[in-house]
Amino acid sequence: MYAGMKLLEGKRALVTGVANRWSIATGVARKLHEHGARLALTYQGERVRDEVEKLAKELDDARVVECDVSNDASLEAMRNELAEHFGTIDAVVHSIAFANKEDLAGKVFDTSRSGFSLALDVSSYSLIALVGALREQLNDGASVMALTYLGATQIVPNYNLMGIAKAALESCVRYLAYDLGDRGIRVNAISAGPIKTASSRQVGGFSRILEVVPKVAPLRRNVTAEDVGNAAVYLASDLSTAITADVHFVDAGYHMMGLYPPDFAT
Ligand code: NAD
Ligand code: IMJ
Repeated sequence: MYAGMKLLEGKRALVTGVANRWSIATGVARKLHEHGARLALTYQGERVRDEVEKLAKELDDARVVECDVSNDASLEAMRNELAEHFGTIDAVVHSIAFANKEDLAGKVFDTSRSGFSLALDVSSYSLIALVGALREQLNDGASVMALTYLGATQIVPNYNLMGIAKAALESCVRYLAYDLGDRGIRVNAISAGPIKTASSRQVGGFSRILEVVPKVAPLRRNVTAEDVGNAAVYLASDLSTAITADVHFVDAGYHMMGLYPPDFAT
């Protein structure tokens, strides 16, 4: 049980992108729950259903709803189920990305039209689709947040098409923030440092990346899904009511380094 001050008592939060216990969305859900939020979790397909149901039990029986963000009917079904069984929403966490594996290596100029469409549909447009589907259920003053990565604005070898998709996602954040601002609804991105999850562990050289960050970042450590969750609590809470259209880095300061430390190679 959480001993400190609970920041989300009486709030309802929807967390997308829970696939397993290592998902960033799982760390976020745990922190939102610790702070008193009532949760609904969405998952992509039958493959992960049992795992997500299990996690939901540990979160005071969070409502579990299937939602494939590439499917309008699935988004609408989710909206209807939440309207009936969950109620209005104070916080939405978008923690979803997908690109074909071949588009996360090699040359960006080899990216196919269909691969580009798929990655931007699932990883970028999905924020618009999610907010569009839920707009009537969002309370005034609600907080929407999306997970992004440094590769949106900087060149990160092999991030390739996902970097392009994250650039679009961050732009979606800004325009949605403008559109929803008149209701006091805030839209932000959390740019997380590298974390070992299903979506990152298969990436070539990922263990090497996890070794580099503690040698370079001001805080000299990697970040965890719990670190991301703590930032999500703040963004979901009334402590951040004047924060919108922002990209908030939870990366131990890595993104601000202009030169690697002189002793880096050793
Ligand atoms: P993860 O694999 O646990 O989460 C990705 C989620 O996307 C999964 O739950 C998957 O089911 C979901 N998803 C994919 N296609 C979907 C669809 N069509 N409909 C609904 N859901 C779909 O990996 P993660 O690392 O926790 O990734 C979560 C988010 O964090 C992603 O946006 C990722 O880009 C971002 N991120 C990850 C890192 C990292 O190093 N792991 C760093 C910064 C940002
Ligand atoms: C992903 C690819 C290349 C470099 C990468 C990453 N770095 C990091 C990631 C340095 C941190 C993880 N990340 C931030 C992502 O957003 C990953 C998204 C992703 C991962 C996969 C792997 C399996 C697959 N498709 C994917 N689509 C998106 O088939």
